[in-house]
Amino acid sequence: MIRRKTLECGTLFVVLTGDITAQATDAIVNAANSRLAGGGGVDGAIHAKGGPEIMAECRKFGGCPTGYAVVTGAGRLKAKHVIHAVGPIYSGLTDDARLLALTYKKSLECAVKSGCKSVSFPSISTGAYGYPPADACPIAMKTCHDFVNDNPVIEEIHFVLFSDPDFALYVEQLEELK
Ligand code: AR6
Repeated sequence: MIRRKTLECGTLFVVLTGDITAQATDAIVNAANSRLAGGGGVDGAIHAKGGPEIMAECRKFGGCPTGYAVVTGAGRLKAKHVIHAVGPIYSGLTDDARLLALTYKKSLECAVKSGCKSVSFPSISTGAYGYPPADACPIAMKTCHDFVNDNPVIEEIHFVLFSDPDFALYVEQLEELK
């Protein structure tokens, strides 16, 4: 399933179901942990399909704080870069939303610094990290919308969802964006 919408700022938002490792955007974003140690979910899929050189590069960073991101090459993946972003572990406290928004913003800052024009995001923090998808979705899309309004260099953002209910949430939110 796929929906596309060009926003007033000129950036194309694409909402789709699928596997983020198959995306051919300049960068794909990994839902990483603060040790950059690999794991399950998106992280496991990216390292398994991208190959060991991605982990070799991750080790050089020695970790990344929650809310921030680092960039590596993409090994055997179609993308040119992997942006390893560390979303918050859901706590139910108000700081969750700030940290989740920061994670998307820092990821897009990494994309701009790396010369990327297109980026694919998973639904960060909503798997193992327990963030309710319905709360995370508007934060994800609004933060990206605000960013591209200020940084038109990003031409295309893909939101790659792993379930039909997540896809429906993103489509609903997409309809509200101008
Ligand atoms: N493509 C797109 N989305 C996916 C894929 C995929 N290949 N695989 C899972 N998802 P998660 P988090 C969805 O757990 O919550 C790891 O162990 C998944 O269904 O990958 O940020 C890390 O090492 C969910 O909707 O990331 C960390 O320790 C969303 O992606 C921790 O999990 C995010 O789920 C990070 O947890």
